[in-house]
Amino acid sequence: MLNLKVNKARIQHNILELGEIGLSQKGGVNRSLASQADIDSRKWIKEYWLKNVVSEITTDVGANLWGSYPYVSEKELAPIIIGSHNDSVPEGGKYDGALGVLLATEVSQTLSENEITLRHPLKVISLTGEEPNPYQISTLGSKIISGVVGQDNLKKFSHIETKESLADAIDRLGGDFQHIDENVLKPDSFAAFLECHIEQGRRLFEREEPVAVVSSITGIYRELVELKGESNHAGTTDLKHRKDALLAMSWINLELRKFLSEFDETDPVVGTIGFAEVLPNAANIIPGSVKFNIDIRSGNWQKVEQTITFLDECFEQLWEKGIQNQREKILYQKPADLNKQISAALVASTEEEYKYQPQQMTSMAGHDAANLARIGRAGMLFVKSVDGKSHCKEEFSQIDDIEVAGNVLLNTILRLDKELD
Ligand code: HGY
Ligand code: MN
Ligand code: MN
Repeated sequence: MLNLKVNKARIQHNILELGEIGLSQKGGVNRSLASQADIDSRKWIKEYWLKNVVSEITTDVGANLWGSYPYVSEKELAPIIIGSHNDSVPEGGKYDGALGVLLATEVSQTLSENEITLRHPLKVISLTGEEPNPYQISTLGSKIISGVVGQDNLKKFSHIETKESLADAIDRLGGDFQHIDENVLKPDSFAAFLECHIEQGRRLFEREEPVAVVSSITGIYRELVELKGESNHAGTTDLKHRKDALLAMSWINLELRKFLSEFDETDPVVGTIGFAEVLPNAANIIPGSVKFNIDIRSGNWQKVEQTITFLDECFEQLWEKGIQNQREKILYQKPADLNKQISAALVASTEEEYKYQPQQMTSMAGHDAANLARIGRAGMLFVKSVDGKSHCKEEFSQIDDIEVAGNVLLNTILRLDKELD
């Protein structure tokens, strides 16, 4: 392959500069869907792309940003798309999503400054709302363009605090909610979708390897629950007359952990209660209600189904003890296999660039690639996360590992540009 190399100093500079947008006093990044920081980061990306990388920028109906690489010889071919998401979790890190956008940018910039003409159109993309957010739907931009959700489904969503409709938020970001349904990507309308992303786990860190190829993406089940007990006096109510909703949620959490730890180690299953709202949330009142989420994941969907059945039984037992529940399923996303040809190209490029066979692994994090994989060839390259930390300000990847990923991504694009029609 052409002996082109990415510019690690420039990548490092861009990570730090983009990472300043939405940075809090506590040192975490806050770029939630449709927040001012989300808007500011989009502005930064568009300005950088126009100045250094692309000939044209478009915003699609889901407010995803698309940049077109200028040097292409066979315009009629389906494009190669590279990128990730620009939003973040609350108090998140500078790498989750952003690194994929910035490596796609860097690879395109390296090609562009060498005026490399590709056969396929090359598109860099920054996807909307990958993370869970107050509008309560994640991987939003990739769901919209891959047709996983349409107007009918999305018009039900609004911000849990401001009550702004998701439709208005999408339009405010430059999308076009009214025309979502007519702008779904057709199956195989792209030659390849490549997402570079931090692993967010410990496997590469423990093996001291810079990159890995993602073979599949975990299935995710998510539900919102409200447990209803009885608010009552914290002092005068004796134990046998209490219907303590927070105690009930705590019991569910402990029972869930016990149940999950009984599964065998292959195809791990994990479960999390990530947030809880205790009502009335007062020091001397027994909580009468608790609202919380449950997030269950595994590459083996059968294990997720078994866990859902187990949860049904737990809620049944609570009901018999006078704790009622209201449950709303908000995500039922089965595992997604990524494309073997794209994975093979990523492996071959890693071997060519760095003379070693990268691991192939299941991602226990959800990604936009899972949605794109439903309509075309999608592949992912993982970059080592130091200490496996992510979704926190300690999230960090070393620039040498990032440079490896950038060069592998560059090599893979050149390889696929030759291989694919
Ligand atoms: O939750 C996830 O797995 C991803 O980081 N959005
Ligand atoms: Mn994330
Ligand atoms: Mn991510």
